[in-house]
Amino acid sequence: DDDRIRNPELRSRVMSAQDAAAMIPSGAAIGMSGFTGSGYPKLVPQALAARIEAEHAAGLPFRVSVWTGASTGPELDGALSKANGIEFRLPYNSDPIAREKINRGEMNYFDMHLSQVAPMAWQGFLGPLDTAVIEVSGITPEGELIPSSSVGNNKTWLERARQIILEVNSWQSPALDGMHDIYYGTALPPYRQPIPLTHPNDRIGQPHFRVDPDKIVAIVKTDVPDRNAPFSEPDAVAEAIAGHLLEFFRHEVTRGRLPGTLLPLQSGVGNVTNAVLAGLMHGPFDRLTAFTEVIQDGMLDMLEDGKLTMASATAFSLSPEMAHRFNADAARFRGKLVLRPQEISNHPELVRRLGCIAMNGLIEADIYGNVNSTHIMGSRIQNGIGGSGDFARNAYVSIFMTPSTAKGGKISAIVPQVAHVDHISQDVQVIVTEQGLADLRGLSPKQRAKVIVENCAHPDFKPMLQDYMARAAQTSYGKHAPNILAEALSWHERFVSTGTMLEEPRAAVETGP
Ligand code: 0RQ
Repeated sequence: DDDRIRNPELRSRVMSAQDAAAMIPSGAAIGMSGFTGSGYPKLVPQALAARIEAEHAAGLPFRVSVWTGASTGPELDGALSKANGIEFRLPYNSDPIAREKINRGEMNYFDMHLSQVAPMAWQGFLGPLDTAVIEVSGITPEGELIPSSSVGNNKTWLERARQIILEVNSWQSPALDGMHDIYYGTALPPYRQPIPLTHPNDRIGQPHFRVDPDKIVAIVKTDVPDRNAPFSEPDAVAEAIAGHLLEFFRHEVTRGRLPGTLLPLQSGVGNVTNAVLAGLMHGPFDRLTAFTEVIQDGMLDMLEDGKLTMASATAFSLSPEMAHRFNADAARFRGKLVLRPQEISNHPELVRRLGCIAMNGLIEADIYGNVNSTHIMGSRIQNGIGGSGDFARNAYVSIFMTPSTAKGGKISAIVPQVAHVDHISQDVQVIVTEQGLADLRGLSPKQRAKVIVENCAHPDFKPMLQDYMARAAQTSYGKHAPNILAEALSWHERFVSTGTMLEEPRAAVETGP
């Protein structure tokens, strides 16, 4: 579809994915587009994976470093890690094959705050970038690039890479043109300036990427859809969590600590978040806004309904049905959606200025409110910290949500001590499980422990936690945040060796005369 490539000079660089992939040298660091399964290149990574497999079959080494925005799709992370082609990967990953390779120690992975990727690349901390492989939805007559369904780090990869390969995807809606806001005002210290954004809806940049045409070595045409994970209806646990959270918001509005329109919402992705959005859709709050990373199904529903007046993010993450609905008539969202570079969508300065309400998932929290978002049993990476740290530390109120147990009730999400820390207790103000909500603002460690265990722990684990706290209060070296050093991680140890955190049922205690 040549309508998508409207610059005649660049049209001559169209070629096959195989020919494009042949230009990438072994050992290259490649900056790829892609964020939560949207806007990632679909053909060149697969062609590169095939080439890597052929080289490996011939006994030749061939691996690359892959930098992205966040998670991509099976055609990128899946194909390249299956081919054993990724030496090093950053940042956030949720691909199951890549996860397995990382956890077997066969792939290096640098899990970093999403807002920091672009600045650290500019600061030179990540080394040189050889090739950018970027999906766009079109090329303007002037040779500027119309972004796709995610912006991520594309601006930075286009500027930093030695050479550029574009995938022009005609599956993406042409109405995306105009929804992006690419800010070109970032600079390195000591020349950095305030970012002139004071409302989630502000536009501070331009709709297209600038690019040096001489660096574009290949253009590949595609019409392959984004990954688009299917949407599952909220279950009872997610609905209970959403219920507690909505009650909290009502309470905060009544107490005058939140306006009736709340404050710009940030929400992670997943079942629980979708339930919260569904709850807000039918709740008493109106004229809401979102300043977040990802626009998911629930947000588009709220935009259509008028509950949400606008949403700012860096990417879509839609179900196939919602992507279809969006593509059929994307123009009706014009003026209500802004997609920005992740450096801006997640910027600590902006999150603090706007006063975002941060709502993120967790793997486990401890009795003092430290949160582990990433490492199961302290060592096995699940996904990565993503944007949760960008938002949690700087939010107006930082909320973490989780079912109170995992793995069929064998694991408690509330433990004596987290086996890995992503968010220190200072960055965690509210914890919600289906059991209840713990408001930790202004509480000391011992007060926090009491509220978290009382309100959030599952009944199967609550007595074990209360017993731990009582004994720690007696024997701990210090009494500020009492613990029992030799026992603090014993629940994890028990799970690893026996498959459950639950204790053996204790033999009935002899209570004879
Ligand atoms: O694994 O599918 O193999 O059973 O972790 O858990 O309960 O489905 O919850 O999808 O909301 O994910 C923290 C991982 C929660 C996510 C985390 C296992 C559980 C399951 C997923 P299985 P659930 P969710 C902005 C914010 C970091 C990034 C972030 C996340 C799997 O929210 O990646 O916040 N957050 N970004 O069984 C052992 C436990 C467990 C556990 C869960 N205590 N022990 N396994 N699991 N708790 C968005 C972005 O940045 C893009």
